[in-house]
Amino acid sequence: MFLHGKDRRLIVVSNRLPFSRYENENGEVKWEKASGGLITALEPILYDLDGIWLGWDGHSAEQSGEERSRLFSVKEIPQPSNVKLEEGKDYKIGCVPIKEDEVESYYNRFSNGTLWALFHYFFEKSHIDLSDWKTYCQVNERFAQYIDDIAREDDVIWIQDFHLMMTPFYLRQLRPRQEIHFFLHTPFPHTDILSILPWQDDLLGSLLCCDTVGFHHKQYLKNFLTAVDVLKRSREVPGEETAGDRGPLTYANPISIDFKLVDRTSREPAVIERKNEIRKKIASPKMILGVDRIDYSKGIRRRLRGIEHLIKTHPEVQGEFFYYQLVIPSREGVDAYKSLKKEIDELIGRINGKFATGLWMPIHYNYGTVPFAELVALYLAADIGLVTPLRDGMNLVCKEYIAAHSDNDGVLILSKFAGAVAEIKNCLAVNPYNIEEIGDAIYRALVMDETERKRRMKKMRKNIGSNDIGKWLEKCLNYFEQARGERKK
Ligand code: GDG
Repeated sequence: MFLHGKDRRLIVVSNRLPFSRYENENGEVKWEKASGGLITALEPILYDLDGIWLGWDGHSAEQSGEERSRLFSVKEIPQPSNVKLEEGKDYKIGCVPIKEDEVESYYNRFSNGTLWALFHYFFEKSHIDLSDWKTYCQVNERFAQYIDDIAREDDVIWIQDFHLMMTPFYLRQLRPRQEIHFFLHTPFPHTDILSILPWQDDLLGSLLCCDTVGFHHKQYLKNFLTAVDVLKRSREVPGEETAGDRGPLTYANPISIDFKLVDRTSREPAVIERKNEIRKKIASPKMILGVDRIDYSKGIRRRLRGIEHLIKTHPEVQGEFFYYQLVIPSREGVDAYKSLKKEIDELIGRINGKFATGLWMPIHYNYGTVPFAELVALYLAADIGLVTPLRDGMNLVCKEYIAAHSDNDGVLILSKFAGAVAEIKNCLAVNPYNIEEIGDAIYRALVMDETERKRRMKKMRKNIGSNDIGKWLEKCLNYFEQARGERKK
């Protein structure tokens, strides 16, 4: 993979870096590997292109006292014991400081409270607050200043996601000729929803300052173009004077995973042994798996009630399956997330209390993270992957589930509101709001015969295997190239 230019560097900019910095009780600085969809997708690219990743390290600016614009190699970071760096590969990171009160306002309240909720269609959870919007702009401007500090004229700046939607606007003012690209990892909502946000024009105007703007799904792209159209017809576009008359090149390109890495890991003897161990520990013939960041958009509660419905309508399945739910802690500073953990705990307790018999319990639950190899062993061990977000930009868990099934077996149940469903035709697609439908789909998956399971899994593997993260990057870089060409005309 290359960037069409000898000295051109790729600078990825996202709110969070793939490592979090914290201080232990002895005041020593420690690093922890972070996880999440954006990191899974972008880290292999950074390694491949020896790029630069600019973002926040999760530490408040008051504590970190980081030297402005210092870039350091990931090799310099003392790695946690469960992280193996790829031999001979490296990339650099730079930390943008965020103060404690800004974390509250810009990150917890505006990004994760207002924008995340709105973009996932939970508009009633989306609170509108002018002072949070101002902090969002202030932090976005700081990101632009940090980029300005380190970027060379020829560098390709690639800004990621909803936390930094105003950064293109500020950066364009500092760098009228710089190549600026943006990719959104969430859905882009319909204009009816977007127009709830008083500052939608500013966000749209900022994205119009980019050379390219990318989305996971053609529906999100369509929603964006409609919103721009409405905006252009109604008023002057903020930021247009700096963007010039060339609008961005817009595209839909579904993000993916490092298929080969997951597939290869699933064939490692230690992983297969671990998978056998997991299966042995489970007294039930079938294992169902859910893996989600804790988030109301992931549909965990309705999914659990789908399992309850399954047991109620098919009591014969008791003892025949085992549901394992891995929940990854996330956004612990946001109120809506704190109460969710309690609700999930209580719901699991209630369902287990109602249906557990002897040594059998329908739901097992782990709140925490596991190393990558363990995650692959869990995917491989699971007869059914249950992925039912109420709304999801893409969803990488379902793609990883497919990639880990190098045994060509397994059934994927997938929400029709996940971006990924457009590419995965051989899953069992469900309406994640419909508890009965979830229960019925699980039953169908439990009784599906081996021939059908394998036929479906082979097709899904072929599709995801040939559209992996490398393909996604190649397409994005081609769009960058195309935009570059059009700019020169
Ligand atoms: C956002 C969008 C979009 C999870 N637990 C562990 C772990 N993970 C990894 C998974 C997977 C990732 O986290 C989760 O990715 P998703 O795509 O499912 O979800 P979000 O974090 O919400 O991601 C989403 C994505 O960005 C990319 O554009 O698909 O729609 O919401 O890769 O494997 N990894 C490890 N241990 C864990 O315990 N190692």
